[in-house]
Amino acid sequence: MGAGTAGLLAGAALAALVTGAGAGSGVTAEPAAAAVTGGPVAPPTDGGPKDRRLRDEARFAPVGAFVPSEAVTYDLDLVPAGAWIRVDQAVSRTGTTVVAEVRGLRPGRAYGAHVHTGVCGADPQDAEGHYQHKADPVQPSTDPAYVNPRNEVWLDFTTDTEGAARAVARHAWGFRPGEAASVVIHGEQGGSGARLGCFSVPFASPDDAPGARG
Ligand SMILES: [Cu+2]
Repeated sequence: MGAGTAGLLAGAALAALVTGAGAGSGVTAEPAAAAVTGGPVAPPTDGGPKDRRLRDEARFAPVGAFVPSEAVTYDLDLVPAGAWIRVDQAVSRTGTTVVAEVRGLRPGRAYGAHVHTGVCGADPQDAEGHYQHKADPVQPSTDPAYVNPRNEVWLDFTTDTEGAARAVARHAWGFRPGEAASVVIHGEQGGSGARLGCFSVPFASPDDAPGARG
């Protein structure tokens, strides 16, 4: 935790990032998740948390690297050491937007990615399961009623000819405090697949005290 690169962004920067074009990169940005129906949305409260934005970035390093990284690769072929990832998050009363950008992966390849509940570790399973807005009572969760891009944060992407990509997920809900801890990159798109890499991100919650970071 506490990566030196973590920090709050000026509002304009993230707004530009979220809405801006991908500099001609031809990158897919799917799925743009729709709002979950029936999910409670935190009501506006006087004196409540203001809109917040955070950014974390890192270069992937293998488990046990001399210089450890918040981003761990478990597959040096598909997520080479030195590949870069950046995750931006915008939290407001109306929802949460997560943007993931990568560089240095295999060109023209489809990868899966989700927000997971555990911090990355030496074992790919350390990142635990997917963050779910409505938690499946049966874990590990495989029920499509829960494992879907509306109830989870999916950041699947396909890299361009240079191995770069960008994905955006927008939801009308926010993370529960401390329960969203990483982005895991998978070998296949969709709800599962081999875990190729993991980036520990202390995602913010609308319920966090202003300025608090997990
Ligand atoms: Cu995953």
